[in-house]
Amino acid sequence: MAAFPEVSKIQYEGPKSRNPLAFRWYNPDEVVEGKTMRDHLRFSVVYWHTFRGTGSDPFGAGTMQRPWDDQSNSVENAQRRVRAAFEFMEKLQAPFYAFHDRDVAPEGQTLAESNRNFDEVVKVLKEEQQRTGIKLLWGTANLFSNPRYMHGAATTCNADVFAYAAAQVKKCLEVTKELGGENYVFWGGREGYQNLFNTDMKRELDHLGRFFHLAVDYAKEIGFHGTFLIEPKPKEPTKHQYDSDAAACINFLRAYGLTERFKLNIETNHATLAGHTMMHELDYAGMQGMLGSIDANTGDLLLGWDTDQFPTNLYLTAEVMLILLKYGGLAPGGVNFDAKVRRESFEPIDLFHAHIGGMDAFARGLKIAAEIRAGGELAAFVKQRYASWDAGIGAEIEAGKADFRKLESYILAKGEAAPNHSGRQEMLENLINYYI
Ligand code: XLS
Ligand code: NI
Ligand code: NI
Repeated sequence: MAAFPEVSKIQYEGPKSRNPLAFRWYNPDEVVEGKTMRDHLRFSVVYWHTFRGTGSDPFGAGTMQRPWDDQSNSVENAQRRVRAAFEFMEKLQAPFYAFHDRDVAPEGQTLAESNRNFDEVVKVLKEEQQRTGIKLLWGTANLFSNPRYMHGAATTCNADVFAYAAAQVKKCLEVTKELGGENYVFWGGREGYQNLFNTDMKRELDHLGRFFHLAVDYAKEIGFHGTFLIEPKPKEPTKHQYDSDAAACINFLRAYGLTERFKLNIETNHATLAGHTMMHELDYAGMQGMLGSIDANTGDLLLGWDTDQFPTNLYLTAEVMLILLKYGGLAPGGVNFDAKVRRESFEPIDLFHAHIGGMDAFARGLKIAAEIRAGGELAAFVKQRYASWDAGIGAEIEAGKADFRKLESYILAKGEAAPNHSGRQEMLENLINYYI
């Protein structure tokens, strides 16, 4: 029985279409800057929000209608859900998906039982991947929902819990490899603290470094070659998450000798919670060669938490795409919609509206960014702004040929620095609006 009988494959109909179940901008085969939109964007659907989200919030119970889901914790229900998920992704033309171990299969009474449940569901995931050609962008282990992880997983004060988390990641790596996953994600979950009076921060971070090295070693042992990704987030659930932003993560990876194997998975709503823009986080990771993948969503201006809304703001998607084009794209990463429909959008069809909107916003952002780059004004302005570094004293400084003495005598002879030029921020903001 079809889960979405009223929907057929979503087609590109062009910007003039008024059909809400069609793409107006996402045209998978359209070529932009020498690559198809499909290959630029590598869209991915998340299993947790889209197929496990109930719509519950701290004030009330779930609202979602999911007729294919009997709400039970059985393996059969989990397998039926997989079929519904793949029907959805196939109709949406999404080439990738992502999951946590515990989203796809029910947790059992013991780890052994959980692993058996996982294997039973993985059989169906594999079958559906083969049937549809949809691929796994990344797998990850849920190391935060079960109460045992109350103090964290790799950074817990309880060594047994560290061991449990390691065992869970071991299994999830094996499954991710078996399903051909192109990446493996670590989002910090409860790796952080609520209070420094009860926390040995140094010891916890050393354990986190150890945990990642164990994962690297095991991946090597089993031949899993996907990229490891850390997903920065500054707070929630803990008040201070160790992986707070791109800079903190990169510093951690350097300090623990992990930069070769790891990159970052940058999420919009996490960037803004950290007090940064998504563009800032992407550019920072990109310039360090650490841009791996993105979790595409958006927060709400008036709500201060990780609301994980679908991105529809063209300014945002154009900024994101400008940076992705600058660094040559995301592959083997992708644009993963770590986003959920609102509690009030409880019908199955709302899942289509949400994803279509996000995909169109990114496709349009891609086209806008490509036009900005083709227009060349922005790049020319930035080049000109730094022209003093291309010759003369600037070039000498950059080449390491000027020390303090030399710079002093240069300025003593000159008397005063050359005059500054306007940054033209407002003019450039107007320029961007011209393209949007
Ligand atoms: C939570 C994170 C989470 C990761 C996967 O805020 O975004 O969903 O993407 O564990
Ligand atoms: Ni998030
Ligand atoms: Ni995320």
